[in-house]
Amino acid sequence: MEKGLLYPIINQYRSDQKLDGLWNFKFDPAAEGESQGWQKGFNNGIKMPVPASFNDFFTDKDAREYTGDFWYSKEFFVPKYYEGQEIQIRFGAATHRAVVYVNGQEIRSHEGGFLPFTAEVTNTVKFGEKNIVSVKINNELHRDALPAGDTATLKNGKKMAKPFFDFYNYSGLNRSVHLLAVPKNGIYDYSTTYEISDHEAIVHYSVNADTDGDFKVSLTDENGNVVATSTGKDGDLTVKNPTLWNVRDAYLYTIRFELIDNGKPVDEYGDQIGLRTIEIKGHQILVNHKSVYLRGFGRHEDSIYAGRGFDMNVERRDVNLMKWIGANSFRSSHYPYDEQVYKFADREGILVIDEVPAVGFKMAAASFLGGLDQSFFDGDWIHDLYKKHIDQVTDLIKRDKNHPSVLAWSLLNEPDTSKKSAVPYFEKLFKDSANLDPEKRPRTFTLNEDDTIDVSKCLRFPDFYLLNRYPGWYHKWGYEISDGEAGLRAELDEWKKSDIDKPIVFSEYGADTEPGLHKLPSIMWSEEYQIELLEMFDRVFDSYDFIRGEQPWNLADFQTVEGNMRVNGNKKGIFTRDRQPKAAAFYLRKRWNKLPLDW
Ligand code: GCB
Repeated sequence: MEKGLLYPIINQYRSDQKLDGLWNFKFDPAAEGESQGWQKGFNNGIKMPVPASFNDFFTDKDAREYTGDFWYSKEFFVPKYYEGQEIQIRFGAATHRAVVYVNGQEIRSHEGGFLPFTAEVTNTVKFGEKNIVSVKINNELHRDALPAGDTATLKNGKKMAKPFFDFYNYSGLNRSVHLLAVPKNGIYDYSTTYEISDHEAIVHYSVNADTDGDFKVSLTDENGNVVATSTGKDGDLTVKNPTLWNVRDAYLYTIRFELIDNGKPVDEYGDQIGLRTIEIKGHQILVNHKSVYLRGFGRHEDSIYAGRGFDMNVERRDVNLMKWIGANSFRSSHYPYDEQVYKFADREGILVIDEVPAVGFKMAAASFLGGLDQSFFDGDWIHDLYKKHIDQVTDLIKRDKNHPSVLAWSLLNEPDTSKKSAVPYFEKLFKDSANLDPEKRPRTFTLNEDDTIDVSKCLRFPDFYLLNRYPGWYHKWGYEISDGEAGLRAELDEWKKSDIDKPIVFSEYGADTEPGLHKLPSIMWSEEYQIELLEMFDRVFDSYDFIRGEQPWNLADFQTVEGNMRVNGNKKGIFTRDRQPKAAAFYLRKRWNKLPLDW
């Protein structure tokens, strides 16, 4: 659990130097790094770009599939004028666990490959000199870790990742590394909640610093006019005639906290926020008290060459594709994305269902790998797993709570909720996470195909439902799709009959589609079949008013493990992996641009 996860900024009190670029890189299959002194740095490694996953740069398979420990190392310079400040190295993500050394000294370790962590190195670095940071990373998968999987050892002694999930185990320093100089005892966290009435918005704020100083707080509009001010650690900022943050019509104010100690300003932190409220009422999802129908995608951080490495260029393109097609939302399936993704979403008015990497919590999901028939929550790994799970939920909420784009928290993807043994885990998870978000956004998780209304033991937990359903693809496929539609309708009729009064969003459905494959009449894998499947789902969605959103799987094709179910990855993208439209994109664009926002 991190103390604060504020995004790095530069101002008169704070410096931010990116340590991106080429790092030295080495695999460590024999676990000899420490005994060889790699924690003190090494120069004879491979030159490896950061941020990036190491996998797809390699041309030999042993390297691409490498599973185990590996090291990154880089020299960096700490300017003399940083002296007197707190020095931190902030890692955007290290997949999946890391130990950080600076100048040979172990600083800290971290578990969880999709969230940031900070190594405090004030007393370790040499000012006005070169220093060395080394990171030992491990990318093995385990049942007691997120995302869940196994690590097998082949007969030739090589380790291999066996994910219980359907995306490639891209590994490395996937996000930027920052060298920060910040005030000692400065601001480390803040949060806001909102009250909105006819001509007024009240921003309730709370700010944390390591000193008992006073705070001056201001709110500035997009033209640079200060519209409200306040003082104190907690308080209100009242805005008359505010411009609200709305879906696909975003407006961002800047909130600024100045920390005053002994009458002197010592720190300042500024950030962009949006004034808006989120609520679930009966079957409706409300933003600013108005109903919203979600249309958008499940996504992945995935592209050629750099794998899961964050690439601003890919993200810019993805956001433009989502705007072009008429999307208003996405789910950060199946892990927290780079913080810059949320900044784009804030700016563009796109809603995000923000997911933790609690994926693979169902043994049968490992069926790509032969299937394991046991209830996941009966396993003896559950206790250790839970600690990591709640830790990552805590950090996710701490990191993302101030983004206006974040609509809800998704606490798991497709867990096995069919057995009673799941219930205590869910009870604890929902209880322990209840007060982490000051805004109390809705919390949910996706329900797998098998976890229907009469099977799932955990339906009382989510504030709204996310359904992942694959009739027309994994069952009742091809010419049988009409039976798939009938089955889907029969399931939804059960929901309708029930006394559950909460919205349902379809968070996954789709058909693998090979771009360029055409066939009349359609055949599975053809572009025509993908459209027919979407049309089938859309007919169903339009028949039930408690369905409040549609997010087909996936925005773009993405890499997975190899196997007889996958042709160079998952091809359910509406766009190809190089972000060009399949025919279905034009179909969806027509539908989504026709639907009113509150449909
Ligand atoms: C699912 C999973 C997703 C897979 C998808 C598929 O239910 O949540 O990670 O990629 O199905 O295409 O099989």
